[in-house]
This record gives sequence, C-alpha cells and structure tokens, in this order.
Amino acid sequence: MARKILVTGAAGFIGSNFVHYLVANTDDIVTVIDKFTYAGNEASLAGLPAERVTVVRGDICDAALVDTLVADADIVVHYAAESHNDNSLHDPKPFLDTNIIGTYTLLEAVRRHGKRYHHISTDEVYGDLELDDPERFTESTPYNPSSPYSSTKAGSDLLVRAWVRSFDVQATISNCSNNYGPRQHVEKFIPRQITNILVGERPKLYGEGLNVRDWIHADDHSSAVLRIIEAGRIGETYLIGADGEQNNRDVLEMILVGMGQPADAYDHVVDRPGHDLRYAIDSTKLRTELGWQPSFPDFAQGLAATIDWYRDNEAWWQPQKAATEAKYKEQGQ
Ligand code: NAD
Ligand code: TDX
Repeated sequence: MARKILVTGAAGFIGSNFVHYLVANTDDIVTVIDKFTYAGNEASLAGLPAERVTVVRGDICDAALVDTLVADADIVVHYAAESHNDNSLHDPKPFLDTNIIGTYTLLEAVRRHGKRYHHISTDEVYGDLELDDPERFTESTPYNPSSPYSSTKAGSDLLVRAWVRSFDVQATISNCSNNYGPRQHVEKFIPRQITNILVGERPKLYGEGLNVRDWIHADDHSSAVLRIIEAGRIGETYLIGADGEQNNRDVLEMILVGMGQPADAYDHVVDRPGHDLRYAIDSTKLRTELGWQPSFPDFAQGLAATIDWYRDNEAWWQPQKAATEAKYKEQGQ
C-alpha cells in the first residue's frame, strides 16, 4: 500500500522540491502542512496531482491540527522553519517559535501516535571552519552554532535526540549543506543575484566574498532524504553534501559571466554580523552506509540550469522581488 507522508513547510524551497521529487519517483500519498509565511508560495505546489498531494494551510505550533495530521500519516518529514540568517539577526522571535516550539509540537504528536519522523536540519549547527582546515564536518563534530537561525536549528536537533533517547521516538536527522535549484526565495544568495541581474540591479556581495559554502542541488538533498527514510538507522544522524565548496565571489562571477555580464559588475555591501566563514560536509557515512550518491556533481552545470529556471519563471519570483530588495536596502545590504 502507498505510504502516507506528512511534509511540513513544503510551500517553501526545499520542501516543495521534495514533494515534486516524491510525486515523480514514488507512489506515496503526500499531505503538506504550511503556514504560508512570506517564504511559502502556492505556485511552488501548482500542477501537482490532487489525488497524490493535499495542502493544508496551518501552523506547526498548532498542537490540535498537528495531532490530527500526524495521526493520519505513516511518516512525518519536517522541513518547516524560519530559514534565513539575515532575518534572524533582525527579529529572532519567529525562529524560536517555529524552529523550537514547532519541532517540539511535532515530536509530541509523533510520540503519541508512534509514527516515524525525519528531521531536516543544516550544517550550520556545527559553526564554521577556517579556509585552510583540512577537516570537514562529520556526524561527530561538536555543535557550535553562530546565529539565532542556526542556534534554533541546533536546539531543534537536540530535542529530536532527546525524544529518541527518552521516549523511543522513531526518528532520524539529516544535516545538509547549502541547497540551490528552482523555487528558492529571492532573499537567498544565488536567486538574489540572478534576479538582480534580470531586473537591472547590480548583484550584492557581503564583504570580500571569501566565505565558502558547500553547494548541493535540491534534488540531491531530496534523494538523500528518501534514502534515509527508507534505510536509515533509527536514532542516527546523516550529513548530506555533494563536495560543492565554492567561495561567494567565485559563484557571483560565474552567475555574471553565465548571464553575459562583466565578471566585476557587482557591489560590495556591508558584511553580515557574525558571518560564518566556511561550511564543508564529509558525507562518507551516508555514501558508505546507505549507498547514496549525488546526481548533480557538476555545480557549474546545475547553476546554469538554475539561471535558466529564474529566467523562465519570472511570474514565480517577481511578486516577492521589490519588497525583498527594499528590506535589504534599509539594512545597507
Ligand atoms: P524556506 O524558508 O524556503 O521554506 C520554509 C517553509 O516553511 C515556508 O513555506 C514557510 O511558509 C513554512 N513555515 C514557516 N513557519 C511555519 C510554521 N510555523 N508552520 C508551518 N509552516 C511554516 O526554507 P528552505 O530553504 O526550504 O528550508 C527548509 C528546511 O531545510 C529548513 O528546516 C532549513 O533549516 C533546512 N535546510 C535548508 C538549507 C538551505 O540551503 N536552504 C540547507 C540545509 C537545511
Ligand atoms: O546578497 C547576499 N550576498 C551575499 O554575499 C546574500 C543574500 C548572501 N550573501 C552571502 C552570505 C553567505 O556567505 O552568501 C552566502 C549564502 O547566503 P544565504 O543564501 O543567505 O545562505 P546561508 O546563510 O549560507 O544559509 C543557507 O544555507 C544553510 C540557508 O539560508 C539556510 O537555511 C541553510 O541552513
């Protein structure tokens, strides 16, 4: 019989890509719960078959609603979050509500109903690395988050570990590196720069742009999560990454040149306070234990396809663009 999967936050970037991935690659029946914050977009779930995907508008902090939806599911995959570091530096409270209380609410429901739970998290819980550090993050790297965003994600991971140990909740955790691909909000680095060029604004680089991010295509994140749901060991954490380290300046220059602009046609703007220097994932455990491999190992190719997606889907991002840039402008970024 088809599995029933409850996916939280699937009107956002990575959750919507996961639901598209499930519809294309499994016969699972999906229910989405999403609060449709500024980051949720109905258009990201448009065109999915109604007999496979039901969308419920609601808050993961609403215990009664969450209880009903969890009772009806076989598996819960938890993507919903306040996800943007810059927002967390200006107004941390929603991050505490959704990332901590929201996760707690889901954990209590899966505990009551004895359901399988997979928790989506980030490599940012580990803090940052020096540029020349030969080590990368592994499952045993100590937690050392820097921002209100990453500290609430770290807190949510620790809640999951405690609910596994104290209450035998059947959970797994994954910590993934920076995702790119279709349907990412224009507040984030890569879509912001692509859409700036498309509307005739100059791209904006924080500081000197030497900070390194470890890029992975959203579809590779989805295939890894599916593999962990199907074969991961309960109570375990798996790091997800595709060996995609790039510094921000190089990525920006690739975008500019790929879109026919001079490589230096961008502005340096004020740096992010507490800006993490480098993230890098060692995904050996996922690859050797569960046999996972990325399907998009070539970042330049994936980036070119992402540029094409934003060029072809202006109706998706245009409504968010002006307000997002106005907010950045107020902050000098
Ligand atoms: P996003 O901001 O694009 O989407 C978040 C979604 O959650 C939105 O649709 C929003 O409406 C919804 N949401 C927010 N608060 C809610 C609430 N209280 N109740 C219900 N829904 C709510 O985020 P994203 O980039 O897709 O990230 C998804 C998950 O993946 C997050 O948990 C994030 O920490 C994690 N993650 C992201 C990255 C990345 O590179 N973006 C990397 C690793 C892990
Ligand atoms: O305009 C910009 N200019 C710039 O130089 C923006 C928006 C960002 N940056 C820099 C900051 C970071 O070094 O680009 C890098 C990437 O920035 P973001 O897209 O904001 O991502 P990051 O802060 O690295 O966090 C992302 O990856 C981990 C996601 O937003 C998180 O949800 C995820 O956990």
